[in-house]
Amino acid sequence: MTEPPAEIITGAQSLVRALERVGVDTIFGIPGGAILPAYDPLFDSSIRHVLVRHEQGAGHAAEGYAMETGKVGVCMATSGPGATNLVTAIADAYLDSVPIVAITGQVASGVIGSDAFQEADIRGITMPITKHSFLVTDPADIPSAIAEAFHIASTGRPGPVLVDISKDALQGPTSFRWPHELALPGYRPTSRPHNKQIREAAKLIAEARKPVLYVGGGVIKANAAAELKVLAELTQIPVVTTLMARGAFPDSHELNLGMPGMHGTVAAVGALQRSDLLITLGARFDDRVTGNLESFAPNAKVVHADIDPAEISKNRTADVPIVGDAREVIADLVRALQKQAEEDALVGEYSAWRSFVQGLKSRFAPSYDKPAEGLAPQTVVERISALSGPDATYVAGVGQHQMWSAQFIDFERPRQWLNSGGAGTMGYAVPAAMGAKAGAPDRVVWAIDGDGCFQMTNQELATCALEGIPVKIAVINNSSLGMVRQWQTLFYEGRYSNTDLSTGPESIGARRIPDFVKLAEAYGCVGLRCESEDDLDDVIAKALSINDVPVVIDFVVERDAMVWPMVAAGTSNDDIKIARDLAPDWEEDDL
Ligand SMILES: Cc1ncc(C[n+]2csc(CCOP(=O)(O)OP(=O)(O)O)c2C)c(N)n1
Repeated sequence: MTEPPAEIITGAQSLVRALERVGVDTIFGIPGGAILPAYDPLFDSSIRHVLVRHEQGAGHAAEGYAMETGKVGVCMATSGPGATNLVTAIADAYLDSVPIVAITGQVASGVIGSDAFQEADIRGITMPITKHSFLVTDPADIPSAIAEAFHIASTGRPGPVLVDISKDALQGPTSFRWPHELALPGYRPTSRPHNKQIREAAKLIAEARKPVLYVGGGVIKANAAAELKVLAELTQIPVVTTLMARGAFPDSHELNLGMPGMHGTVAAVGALQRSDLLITLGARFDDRVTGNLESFAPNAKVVHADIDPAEISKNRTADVPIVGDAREVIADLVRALQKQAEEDALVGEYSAWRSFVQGLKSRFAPSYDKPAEGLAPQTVVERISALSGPDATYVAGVGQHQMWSAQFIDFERPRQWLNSGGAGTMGYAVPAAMGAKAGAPDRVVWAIDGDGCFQMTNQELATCALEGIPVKIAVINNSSLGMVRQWQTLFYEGRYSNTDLSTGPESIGARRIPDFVKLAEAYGCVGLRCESEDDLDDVIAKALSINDVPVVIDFVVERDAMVWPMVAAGTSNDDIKIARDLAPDWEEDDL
């Protein structure tokens, strides 16, 4: 018997078939010359294509989709400027380890390198900010490139993968052949931790007197929140959750000390500084967490577990390095600790330490002063959280509103919080919220954005309105680039060079350009405004009651509010301030 002749299809048809095969249900993108052949078969596919207004929006939407659903997010763009518009989002996904696949059209293979119309070497441009990339010039290679791209993006340490496909490869004839196995000989991420390292870690944990579970975003990526809870409750060790890990451990849990770092809680920062053992899980000793590295947690030994061996001992030398998937590491640690307790009667005793850090937690609970007049931005964030609950997803932009969101939203579940932590990308919130809502249509999705950030990507409101993606946008409008203004207040003698945005009302001398309510309406959204705490709850309730179109609320807030606590950049965590020129009183005698 001879095999029936293979069906001859185009490379573009093969691409769409491959994407269906890996289970893609949503793509965010914009067509153009080089990628156009792919858009023709996409028209007939079951895959939903969301036509964005800017490729950066497609990239962040893919990130939001990925963070919300745990699946790989997909964005698509044409060659040249289409592809380069994706760069910021790809860099963002790289720094925050978000699994996305970016598919770009490339000029025809025969003219690559000739400065052809809309040619950009996007593979070269993104090489340092992708986990891997492909340039496909033969249609026969499309299915395997897609299969490998999705595998690489989603396994090991997740990250962005680029698949750049030349126009002739999309147009040329081929037959669809799905690879039986992936040809990735050099790529074998270690997910099973080494037993000996786990035993070493368990021993250090039992011997420690002041341990801290230093939890990073890797715990969320590894879906390890349930295991973490078991470990924390078994050992009764206090937990800190980094900006990327908010929600990995419930805020309501008494062992949770909150967020460490530049704008972290006194309890979390103080606990790390005084600790004798950091049990580091999927975190990377980012400079925003450590402050001045030399003086970070000076007396602590370090257990460092990460799926990426390159992270271990990168910034801080690990006494016990563990390479592995956070979920497996934590589960193994639990077993090793139980065994150690049963067989050797070795159990850690941390009650004095716990009462010290609990004391810090109650004495320095996150708080703020309300202004004599006007709306406090922190109150807005608190009330949105209180009225929407932990089932909602919260997506932030970058700046003061991001930090207030990280501090004042009640985080109870993993994937409740999406933000741009590593890159700090203004413009992330609206498109990432769009991606999250497209991935989980039944969830309430809030973007909490700054008036500066919002102006970078708010054109995606058109996409949300037309595509039926009813996100809720809270613009925390302080009429300025608030976080930069805060630094100018603190470090540049109040010289506010180029931070006034004039989005506020006339009463503060601003010109309300643009008027966010009118802007929302122009985009087919509902626009609301709130200027006083008296109607704050009503406005939020109104936004929560509208579920068929996107809602934008212009929260006109007081502009001089600052984010506290703060560890000034480059200084030691020991110099944390709870307000201007005010250091906490540690009462170390308690320890
Ligand atoms: C793309 C980009 N450009 C510049 C910055 C530097 N930056 C960080 S925060 C910030 C101000 C953000 O202002 P806004 O969105 O109004 O938020 P606020 O701090 O007022 O809450 C700026 C300009 C950045 N992080 N990202």
